[in-house]
Amino acid sequence: KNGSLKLTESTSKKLKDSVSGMPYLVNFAPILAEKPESNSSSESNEDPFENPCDDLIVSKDINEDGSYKLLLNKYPIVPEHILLVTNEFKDQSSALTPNDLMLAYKFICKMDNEDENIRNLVFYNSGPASGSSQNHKHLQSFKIPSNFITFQDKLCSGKDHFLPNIKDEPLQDNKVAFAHFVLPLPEDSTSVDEDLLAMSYFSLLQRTLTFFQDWLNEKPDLVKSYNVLLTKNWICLVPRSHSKTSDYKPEPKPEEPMEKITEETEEEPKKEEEPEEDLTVDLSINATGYAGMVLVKDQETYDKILKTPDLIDKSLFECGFPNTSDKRPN
Ligand code: B4P
Repeated sequence: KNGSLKLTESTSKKLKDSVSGMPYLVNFAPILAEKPESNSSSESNEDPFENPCDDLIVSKDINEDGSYKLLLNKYPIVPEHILLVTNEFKDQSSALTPNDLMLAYKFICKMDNEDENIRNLVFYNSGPASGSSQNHKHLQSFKIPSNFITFQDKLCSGKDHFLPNIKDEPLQDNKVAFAHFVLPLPEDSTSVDEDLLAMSYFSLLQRTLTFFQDWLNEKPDLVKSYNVLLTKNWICLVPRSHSKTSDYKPEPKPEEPMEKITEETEEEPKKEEEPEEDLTVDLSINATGYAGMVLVKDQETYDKILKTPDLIDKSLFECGFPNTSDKRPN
């Protein structure tokens, strides 16, 4: 009522990718197109988490060790979107610690227990191409809509927890275009501790970093960025190349060879070239996009996506890296 929290109205639509079968939940919030883009590298950008408005603070010490506070997101598009923010400034590019992971997992378990039909997602946007806009270390969480099944849920369904080794690579769905690394977590939450979460996260982080190393020759400016997604059932890491589709530059097509002109050749009537369909969309993508939950801010992009939902997979690919499920790591 007093304006401390500004919930942006949005409409949501469920779609499905025709090739991969990946389910999408598209949130359309046209009002956000008018909002200036926040830029984490801007000097004028003050840290909103240093002294947050009292009305937004749910707990000043959620982990009872002084490390984290629990805040309401000031600019959500879904209700009860919360932030776990470090009390002391830490950089958003820093890796998650075992303590961070355990806090996030315990938080999910507690929130999931409130209603057995509701599952919560915790996500972490790390690095400049991950979709993050704030440099102060924070994890975010909201409820996964009750009738929405992510592709990671399907990938992990019926699978036991394991740690990757030479023989067993992290799970990766070969039907989607983008690289991602997933591990199922134990069904029994009492067997999940800091060590198990840390080993799961670091084994996936290792795959993600190896990925950056492999691409460094081709893209020397590449800055390490990735998303972490965590539910009670699985953990997923996604290496990122761009935060938005408009930053992606497709590889130039090889030039057509010049036609030979010979005197004998009769000139063929020129075919009318059909104008190519414009398949570019304007999307900024953070971790939630890689669970199939996409935020769209402009009408043109929304219309294109409704007509061709597969443009989402194309965008996730453009902002990530190619799927590596058919390759062994070197
Ligand atoms: P970041 O990790 O840095 O950035 P982000 O979530 O990608 O949101 P961004 O700020 O780039 O906004 P966008 O237009 O993409 O997280 C920073 C978080 O801190 C944000 O949640 C931000 O709102 C919040 N915040 C900023 N100033 C604050 C303050 N003073 N006090 C408390 N919180 C503050 O997206 C607009 C909104 O939609 C964001 O809330 C975003 O998280 C949310 N969103 C994006 N995709 C979504 C999806 N698929 N479903 C539901 N919500 C989604």
